[in-house]
Amino acid sequence: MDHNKPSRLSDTLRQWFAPNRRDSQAGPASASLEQHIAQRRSQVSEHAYGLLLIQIKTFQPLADSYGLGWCETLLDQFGRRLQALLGEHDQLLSLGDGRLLIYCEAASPSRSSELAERVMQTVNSPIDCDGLQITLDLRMGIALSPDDDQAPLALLQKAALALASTGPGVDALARYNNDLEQQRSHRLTLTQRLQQAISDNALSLHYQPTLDLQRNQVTQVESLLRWTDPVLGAVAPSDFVALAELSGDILALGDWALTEAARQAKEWRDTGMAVRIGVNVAGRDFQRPDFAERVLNAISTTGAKPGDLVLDITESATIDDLLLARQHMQRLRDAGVGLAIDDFGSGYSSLTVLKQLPAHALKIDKSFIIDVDRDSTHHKIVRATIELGHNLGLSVIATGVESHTSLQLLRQLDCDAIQGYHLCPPLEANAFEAWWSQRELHISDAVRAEPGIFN
Ligand code: G
Ligand code: MN
Repeated sequence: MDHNKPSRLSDTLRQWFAPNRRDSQAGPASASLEQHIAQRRSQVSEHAYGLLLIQIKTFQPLADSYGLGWCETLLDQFGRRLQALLGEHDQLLSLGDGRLLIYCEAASPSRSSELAERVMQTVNSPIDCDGLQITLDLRMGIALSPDDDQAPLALLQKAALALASTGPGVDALARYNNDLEQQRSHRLTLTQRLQQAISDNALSLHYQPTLDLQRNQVTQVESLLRWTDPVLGAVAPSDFVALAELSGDILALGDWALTEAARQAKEWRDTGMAVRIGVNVAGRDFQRPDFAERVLNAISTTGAKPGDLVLDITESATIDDLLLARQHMQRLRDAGVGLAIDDFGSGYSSLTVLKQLPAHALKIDKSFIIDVDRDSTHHKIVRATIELGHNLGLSVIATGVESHTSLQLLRQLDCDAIQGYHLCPPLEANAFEAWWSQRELHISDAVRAEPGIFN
């Protein structure tokens, strides 16, 4: 093939990377991007330029369905459309995996966003690809030099951060801003410190009691991961669990929490405290083939009983592999481990999934419960969910109960159990033991009418 006369645009695109490949840390594509931009810069006097990083959202599924060769043709057609929008000194590159980069010369914010808007509009009409009419969906991140960064590679990384921050619809196009870099670096720091905390064994479990409304008794507590970093202070699980899922640390975290909860349950049982402990299970942990086995191992190595533990499993943790989820749950249920569907209502709340899961309990997400005494829509949803749960043979637990009126309302709605600040916040093991020894007092405080009305 004559490399000076590429027959297709995609060949031109690839030529950016094909010659002069070298093993740089940043990879060949980045290396030649740098070379290319340096070359461009030597030809013009203007300082400003911009990078528009485009992602074809459906690229991977298209490649999976029609093949990579077909996608090359698609890219070729699409590239031609884009090329028609570019000025003399602009350049289009393919970075692979359906990502295209536009080098935009003399890019003021207005010129780059105008070009970006026009790029977005190119997909308003379908692209003919080997006789198929394909409508693409794009997202795009923009970074400008010298404002956002100067060096080409650094600028590309910022365009990528902008791209990652995009959402659906009108948010599919984003310009880089400094917050994105700060968030990126904060995520790195958090992950680093979390790994340190795991190896220092510096995490702990806090415990929040669940009140059985029929018997006015606490027989169960939920354990919640707590991490207080010496520098960052207390970090909320919602802030670190997602990062731990990403890094894979969630597997170590999950093992630790399970074993610690089982150990605590055994210790409490030995001292006459009859409470089962709920453990939150992360999706990535639950999807491991040996999950059920590891739970049963943690139980037997700590000397706990299967009935000492309840696993809180979110619906989203079951959805990827419903068959595996059912197998885990059936095995654990047969062994005597309690199973609850957690955060119900906040995810897909798929009835197809719910009807197939062999759980004992349904926990209604706290977002519906916190204001159930004030929000009539939440009231209706909660009433219907309690009825749904009961009809499916599940006991229903409301989480996030913050007031006596909510507790009373939930009792009227025939809810089986409640959990929330109104009864007790999550407490350290010691503090919970103290609470437990006074539990009758705490419970009667929580369930009685407002002070001053009857006494
Ligand atoms: O997603 P999940 O329901 O497991 O969330 C548990 C978190 O909710 C814990 O971090 C806990 O501190 C918090 N929490 C517990 N009870 C309440 C409550 O009554 N109100 C609110 N807003 N949060 C609560
Ligand atoms: Mn939970």
